[in-house]
Amino acid sequence: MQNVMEETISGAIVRSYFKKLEANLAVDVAIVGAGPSGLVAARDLALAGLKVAMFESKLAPGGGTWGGGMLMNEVVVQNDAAEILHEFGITTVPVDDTYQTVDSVEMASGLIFGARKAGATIFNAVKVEDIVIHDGVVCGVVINWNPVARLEMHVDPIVVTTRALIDGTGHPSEIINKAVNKAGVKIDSPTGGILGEKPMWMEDGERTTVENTKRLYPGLYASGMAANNVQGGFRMGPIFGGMFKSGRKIAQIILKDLGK
Ligand code: 48H
Repeated sequence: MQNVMEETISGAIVRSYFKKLEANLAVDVAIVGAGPSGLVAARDLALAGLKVAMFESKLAPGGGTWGGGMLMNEVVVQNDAAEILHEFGITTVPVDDTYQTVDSVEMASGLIFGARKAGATIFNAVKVEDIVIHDGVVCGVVINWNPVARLEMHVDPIVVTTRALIDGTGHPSEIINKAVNKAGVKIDSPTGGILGEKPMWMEDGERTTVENTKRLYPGLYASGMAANNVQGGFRMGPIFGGMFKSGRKIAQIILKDLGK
């Protein structure tokens, strides 16, 4: 028997995947976590012509966007942030003069599709387990299959090198944690370390999420909840404007830093 369908399908997947992986072993920007802030940043950076790879430990990218508020699949955005969603083709519905609601499933799927269509490559089920630092500059991510990590298999990872690394891991700030607690670097925060997230205060949390979005160390950036957690900001619940604006802000900072 020659060229049976089973061989064609398996061969196509293997060749296509490894071509994609090989093309992304050295990138301009690596984004850890495909949540809302990372997805907005990914789209902006890819549209600007940079090679962008996102690593998402879960099977489904989208981060905390799918579940709305308490599993009611609607979220709220401010008018100016709704404009960012409209760029992705996502529909919003006015509540009053200030806020709009969004179907969270449309929002999650639209953000993922938009980032991908702009040219960012998303590697799902891949966990970033460490970072690379050479001579005081963060320059890579250490990756492994998330199921390997979950099953605690002793399997060595591989490395993707990058000119800029965004921690978009949300509440735990996993990548900044590695930088501070494993590499022992001092980041650009009041203490040089991670201050930790404060309780709920929607208005303040939305504002500081954007304010706290910045470069924290050479080569290392944070967006969204990760940025806010690092600087001790308040959480804000199911309102997402700050996340989108944070993603856009970090993309602009990186484009400037990379001379684009
Ligand atoms: C690969 C990883 C790793 C890893 C984590 O939490 P996210 O949705 O991220 P943000 O900051 O863009 O958005 C935050 C928002 O969803 C939120 O939580 C809000 C508004 N909360 C308010 C409140 O009061 O609670 O997504 C982060 C993503 C997730 O998909 C993780 O699976 C992924 O990062 N991730 N991926 N390697 N080491 N760690």
